[in-house]
Order: sequence, then C-alpha cells, then structure tokens
Amino acid sequence: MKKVITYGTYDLFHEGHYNLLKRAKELGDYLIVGVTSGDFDKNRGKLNVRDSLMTRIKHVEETGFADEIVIEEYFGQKIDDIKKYDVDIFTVGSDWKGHFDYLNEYCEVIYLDRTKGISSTEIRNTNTIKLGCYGVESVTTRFLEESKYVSGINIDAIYVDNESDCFDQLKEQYDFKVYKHQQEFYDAIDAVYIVVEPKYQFKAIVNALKHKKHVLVEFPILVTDEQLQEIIELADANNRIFMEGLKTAYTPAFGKLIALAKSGIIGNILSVDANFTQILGKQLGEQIRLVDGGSVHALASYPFLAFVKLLGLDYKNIQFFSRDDNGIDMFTKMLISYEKAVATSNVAISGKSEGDMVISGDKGYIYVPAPWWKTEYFEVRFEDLNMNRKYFYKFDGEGLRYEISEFIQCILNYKNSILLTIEEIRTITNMINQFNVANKVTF
Ligand code: C2G
Repeated sequence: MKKVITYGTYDLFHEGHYNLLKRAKELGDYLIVGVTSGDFDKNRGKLNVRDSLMTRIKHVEETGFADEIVIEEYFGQKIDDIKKYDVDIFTVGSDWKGHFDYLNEYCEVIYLDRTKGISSTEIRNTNTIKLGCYGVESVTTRFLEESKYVSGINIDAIYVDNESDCFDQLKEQYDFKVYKHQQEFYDAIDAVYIVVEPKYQFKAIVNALKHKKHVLVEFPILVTDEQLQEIIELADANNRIFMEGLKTAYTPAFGKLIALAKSGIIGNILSVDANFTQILGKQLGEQIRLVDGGSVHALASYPFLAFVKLLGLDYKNIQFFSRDDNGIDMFTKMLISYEKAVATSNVAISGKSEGDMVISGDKGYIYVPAPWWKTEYFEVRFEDLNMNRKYFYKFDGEGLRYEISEFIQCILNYKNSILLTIEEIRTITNMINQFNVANKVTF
C-alpha cells in the first residue's frame, strides 16, 4: 500500500485545497492529512486564521480524500510523522517548491501545481476590516509596522487633532489619508486605534463608540471608574468591541504562562512579584505628558495585568510607596493584598529594577526572566531540581501583531476578548485609580 502525507491549515476551505487533496490522494492508496493547530500556525507567523481547528478538520474530512487526519503541532513533526506512519510520498502545493526538499531523505517529495487565483488570505481580505488611527504617538509607527503581519486588516486613515513631530515622520513613511474632520474619518473606517493623552482619552473613546466604531485604545486607560463604566455600557449598547492595547495579554507565551501557573503545577499561588522599570532620560517629559503623571500611570498596567490574571479581580487593598518629585512618582513600590496571596511590584520611569517575574507557590515556583512582559521562555522550578522544566514560545517583532490579530478576531466574531476581559480592564483601571486617591507613603 502506497502511503501519501500532506499538511495544511485549510482555513476558509476553498477549491485550491480541494484540488490539492484530490491529487494527493491520486498519488497513492492511503492519504494522511496533517491539519495545523492554532498554536503551530501562530508560531509559524500565520496569524488571524479564522476557522477553528475542528472546523478545518471537518472540511478536510468532508472531501472524503483523507484516510487519516493528524494534527500538526510543532516544527519537525513532518519527519516524525513520515517515520511513524511509514510514508512513501510527501506532497504539498508548488508554492512550497524547494522548501521541503530535505524530506527526500525520508520519502519521495512531490510538489503539486497550486490552483491559481485563490487563497485563504485573499478570502480573508475580502471582508477586510478598515482600521483608522486616531491620534499619533511613537507607538503608532510600531503599530503600523506590526499590522503588516496580520491579514484581513487595512489601515489607511489617520486623524490627528494636533500634528506632533511623530506625525510628520509617519507621514513620510506611510501613504495613508489624513482626515481633518472626525465625521469623514469615522465614515471611512470600521474600527479605530486610539492613542491620545489621558485628558482626551475618555471623550475620544465615547465619540468613537457613538459613531458605532470598534475601539482598541492604547494602554494605559486613565479614566475614572465611572467613565469606564459609561464606556463599557456604550460599547455594549452599540454592540461594539472595546479592547485595551496591553500587548502582553495577547501574546502566546503569556497565555501559556498563566494557564500553567493556574493549572496547580506549583500548587496554590502565594505571591507574584513583577517589576517594570525604565530610565527614560530625555523622553521623561514626553512620557509624563503622555500619561499625565509618573510611574504608576505609565507602567503599572503591566504588573496589574499579571496580578489580575494570576490572583483574580478581588484584591483587598493596595499600598503605594513612592519616590515623589514635584507630585510625579519617579519610582513606586506597590504591595497588593488578596484573600490568600500577595503581590508586589516596582514601577519606575526614572529608576531600574530587575524586570523578571516570580510566581511563588506552595509546591514550587515559576521564574520568568526579564523582560517578563515580552516573555519567550520561563522555568517551573521545584525543591527537587530534577523536576524543573523549561518552556519556550516565540514572541515575534514588537508583539503588537498578536494584539491586532485578536482585535480583528473579536470584531469578526462580535465577541470581546477573553485574553483581557472587560472585567479585567475594569479592575486594572480601578487599581491605577487607587493611586490617585490612596494615602501613599512618599520617601
Ligand atoms: N493550495 C493550493 N492552491 C491554492 C491554495 C492552497 O494548492 N490556491 C495548497 C497549498 O499549497 C497546501 C494546501 O493547499 O499544500 C493547504 O494550503 P494552506 O492551508 O495555505 O496550508 P499552508 O500554510 O500552505 O501549509 O505545515 C503546513 C504546510 O506546510 C502547508
């Protein structure tokens, strides 16, 4: 019996996939089809796959060509599978010509002509989300750059109230339409990425939601608890997505880290320590302008993200210990108590601490080396060193592509993100607001 194997994502199943599977089957007597897992696609940079794994498997099954279906989950699995299933022929479309020649060592490699004029990416792009940038700051350049890695999105509208120097640079780098009137801007887009100073943030978000646009607002969200409640209700009433651009929440590694920590592998979590510090030097004034305050406003959203994910929403209280410079906290140590756990963090816009994270448990602990907020690697450690385990995950580029991909997915599914829920956003915003009212200790 001649066994054939082929692999693919098979997203938004189309005739190109069908033709490939048909001809793959004709190469032998028994066809194994490897369907890529969501994680594997993310790891190989294929973001924004629309169909679930189960849907993609079902579509392959329905063709009737596959005698067996396996899940492709890691780089190198093709070699393992060819050996494991005693495969005679590996085949794939001609768009991969040359890419899999190394498999000739294990079996015959055949590239079948690709069906011209159709691809999942093109189909995804037919219902492309038109995204506009409201406000321009330095992060906007990174956002535009990272958006190139996400299919199904088109950014060609910018609206700015006041043209900053970041804007002048951006205008040279990207060809997009600059709008001077908000109504025209909103008429041209489906969704908006908002980056503005805190004093304009609430009004900009409300305005976008009133224009029935999905909203992704760059962190930190610095509005009052009451204002946030109004935003949440408005988004709900208009059936629009509201998301915070806290990029770590959307990266593959961070999601796996949280899942592992909460799996019980280190027992009950007793404490979480996560710093986030910078010495901003000449950008200090810029950062203070941007967040209308100091370290807690600028950076606390990140450790607070880790705390709400690991310890939950119901903190008991927060203490702040700040190095204060004319009302601006240049360095703040935070102590957050929960019912059965405690969390600490140093945040600084003019000071440095180790940027690692330690999640302590009553059976072991997880160590995440700096910078934990861009983690690609972490270790689970125990008293018995032989039990220690290491975990690696890819973190591509600036990490914004995962956030953008999640935003598009949420819009298409009309469902707010579970990677950073509305309740978690509410709690993080509330924790920051505690700083504004707390009887903080200054030193
Ligand atoms: N295909 C085709 N014609 C098209 C589109 C796709 O023949 N118009 C083929 C591809 O060459 C591939 C299969 O259909 O052999 C599945 O395509 P995708 O789902 O895009 O899978 P891909 O990302 O190419 O992954 O490890 C994964 C595999 O290497 C292929």
